[in-house]
Amino acid sequence: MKATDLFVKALEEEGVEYLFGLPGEENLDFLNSLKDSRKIKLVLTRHEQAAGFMAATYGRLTGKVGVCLSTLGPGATNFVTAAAFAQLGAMPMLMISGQKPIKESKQGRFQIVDVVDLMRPLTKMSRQIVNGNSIPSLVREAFRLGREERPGAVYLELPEDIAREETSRGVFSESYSRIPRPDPESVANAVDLIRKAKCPLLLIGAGANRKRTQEALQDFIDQTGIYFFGTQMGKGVVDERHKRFLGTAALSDKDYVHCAIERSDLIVNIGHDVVEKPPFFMEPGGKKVIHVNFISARVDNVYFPQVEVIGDIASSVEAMAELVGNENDWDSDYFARVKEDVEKNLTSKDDDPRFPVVPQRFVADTRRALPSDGILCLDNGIYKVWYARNYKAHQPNTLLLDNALASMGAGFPSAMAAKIVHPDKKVLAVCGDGGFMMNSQELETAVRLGLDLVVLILRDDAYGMIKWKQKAMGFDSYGLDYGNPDFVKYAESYGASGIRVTSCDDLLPTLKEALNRSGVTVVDLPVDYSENEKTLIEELEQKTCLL
Ligand SMILES: Cc1ncc(C[n+]2csc(CCOP(=O)(O)OP(=O)(O)O)c2C)c(N)n1
Ligand SMILES: [Mg+2]
Repeated sequence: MKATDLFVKALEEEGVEYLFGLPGEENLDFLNSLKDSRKIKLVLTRHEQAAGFMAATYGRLTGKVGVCLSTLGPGATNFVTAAAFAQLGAMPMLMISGQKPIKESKQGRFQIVDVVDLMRPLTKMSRQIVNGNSIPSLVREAFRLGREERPGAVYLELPEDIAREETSRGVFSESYSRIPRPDPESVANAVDLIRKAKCPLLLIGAGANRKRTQEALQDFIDQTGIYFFGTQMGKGVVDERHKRFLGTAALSDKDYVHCAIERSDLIVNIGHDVVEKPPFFMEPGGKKVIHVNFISARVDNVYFPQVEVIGDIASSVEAMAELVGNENDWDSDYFARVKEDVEKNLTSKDDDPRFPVVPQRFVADTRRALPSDGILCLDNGIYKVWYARNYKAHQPNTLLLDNALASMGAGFPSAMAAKIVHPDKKVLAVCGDGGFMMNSQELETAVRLGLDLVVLILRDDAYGMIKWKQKAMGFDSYGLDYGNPDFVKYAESYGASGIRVTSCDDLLPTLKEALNRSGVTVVDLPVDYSENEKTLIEELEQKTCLL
């Protein structure tokens, strides 16, 4: 069998459904083999970075390895940001790229970059395939590593001459394996700490959104009455409308939820790891932390848990629940009052009528417009902080944001991937005008694929997040303003629909209508970012915690 036929067969054996990519001439053998696949659909994109973001998001949402394809050199280097996105964000993704022939070539060094070396620090595995017969084992190994906790990016390079080799091997199948249950002694240690604590809190982080943990956590919370909060990437694991939910730690300190964190003497940390912006800072001699995760804690200056429960998260939580029981002497009175305070403060401007629209209002209106299972995909900008704080996710993985690499440009491609994975759900991308323009060319891809989705562009004609930081640091305003295309006409030129919101009261009906339309709809929303300074800096600086 030809090497590329075997490669495609190996991908089919792994259950690959989509291959996101942008081929070059070095992939033509591969492409020809792919043409005959009845199981794998090629999703052709307009930039490799977008293909990578889509593959990673497919991995994030399915737990399976998302696959993307590029040519050598410039195509492969365009994967770099997506590799970092998947690797930091723990999203299983395989990148495949071509390369010039390795045995004999008449091309000199034309387009040749050492991509295998380039990808090494950004992946769990980076290999050149030097023999067609090694394709089955390398593909199996790439999938095993890509998926295994902690998931991430893997890379395979297929040179042109190897692609054309005749092979004599068959593919390998995945073997049955389960993440082990936790060691009973570590569970007992954790429970001992939980029982002795006066004011424990539960923290839900990104790892809990990767596997089914919802039921176990919900039961643990209901049984014990423990109050909980989340990290940005842990949003929605347990319905944030829950009466014990204290909020999301979108900032590392000083927010309302940090009053509760300061008061607690123990944090039971489910699935958080140090790639996320810290939800709070640990201090020597301060509160204790129990790290419950698939893998042990990576320690740094602000994170050094005293007790660890390693293994399948749901099993760990169930095992702890069994021993903790439902009787405890915790003092939860303070948390109940903080909860009231958080709710009051975070919802006070939900109906603010100003136009251009303030963040509290557009966050509230997007929540009102989307059903509980609707998926909101964020790009990176200042609004991410507002969504993390103010948007209540009702279900796991319904607010997709990147709090690991925190790259601009991923919001729209990840929404496209979300729609491909969940065609029956409503999908809304929320992007800044800066981040949207980093991958706006994918409007063509979305229109060509016939995806029904909405992109809300928050237009402040600036890199707003950096402007906010610039001001907070006392610098003069400089170097961060720009102009924009007419987003309505821009959308229309791709065959998408474009709508400009011209009054505050128009926003919610516009969103609702757009979400019910078929095709791609771009909504241009002028925003007023004065609240960034007023609320996120001045108000939080002045806030005093309840006594
Ligand atoms: C690829 C990339 N480049 C630069 C940054 C640094 N950065 C973070 S947010 C931001 C501004 C985002 O602007 P925009 O998308 O318009 O969102 P806004 O904050 O204005 O709502 C920048 C430049 C980044 N995170 N990623
Ligand atoms: Mg902006």
